[in-house]
Amino acid sequence: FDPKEVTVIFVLGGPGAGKGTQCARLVQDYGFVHLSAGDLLRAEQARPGSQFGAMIKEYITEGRIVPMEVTIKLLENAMRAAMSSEAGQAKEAGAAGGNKGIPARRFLVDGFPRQMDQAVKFDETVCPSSLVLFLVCPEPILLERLLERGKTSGRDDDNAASISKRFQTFINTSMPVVDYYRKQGKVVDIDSAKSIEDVYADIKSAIEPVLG
Ligand code: UP5
Ligand code: MG
Repeated sequence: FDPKEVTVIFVLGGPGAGKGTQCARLVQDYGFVHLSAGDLLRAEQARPGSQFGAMIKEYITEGRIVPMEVTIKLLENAMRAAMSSEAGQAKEAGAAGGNKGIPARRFLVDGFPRQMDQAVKFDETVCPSSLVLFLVCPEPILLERLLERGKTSGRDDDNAASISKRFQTFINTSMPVVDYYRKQGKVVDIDSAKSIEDVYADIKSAIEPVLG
């Protein structure tokens, strides 16, 4: 994808930090296409006939990172589908007619990349991001949110054992990715222990300069 045609914003943060919640709001207000790597993996897991289903389920329950080939392919397919969708074409036409220079496509990539190999590969082969929103929240609050959600979510990993493994993976494997982008000057830290409204206000201030 040509960075002139697409804007990619990574939304990172620990398990339960509010990535999905905030992305849903950004979709409403800014017309982003929201791609949650976790949601794409869960959909692939549930797809009848998927050769990766059992593998994905095991990785997610163990809080480990699914091999990047699978996740990057799912993201790329979803980006391509969005680019060729009817809504996409309408928007592109809109951008061409008057808003010259404004990228036709805005993607929020939620919960990816979370391992260094994924970050390097995505930047090289798909598209470098314009901005990285990093939602920061203390672990006890995350734990409380996830256990609460686990009562109804049906997610294989919303239980105490999996949550603790997800936290470990986040610290050991995903934090280096945030540090890597921080060195590139792309990271904006967002305090996501605040209320959903307040977090969203901070996110809006962070993204508006990037959207121009
Ligand atoms: N909530 C949200 N914001 C709140 C706020 N400000 N105040 C109070 N409550 C708030 O929110 C979680 C819960 O908290 C909700 O109930 C919400 O109402 C409340 P949510 O928006 O869902 O948080 P989010 O950060 O999206 O949490 P999620 O559990 O989705 O994060 P994870 O990063 O753990 O999950 P993800 O789906 O991204 O990944 C799952 C697994 O997939 C990974 O562990 C891994 O095994 C695998 N994976 C890969 O292998 N590779 C990838 O690239 C990505 C995922
Ligand atoms: Mg999520």
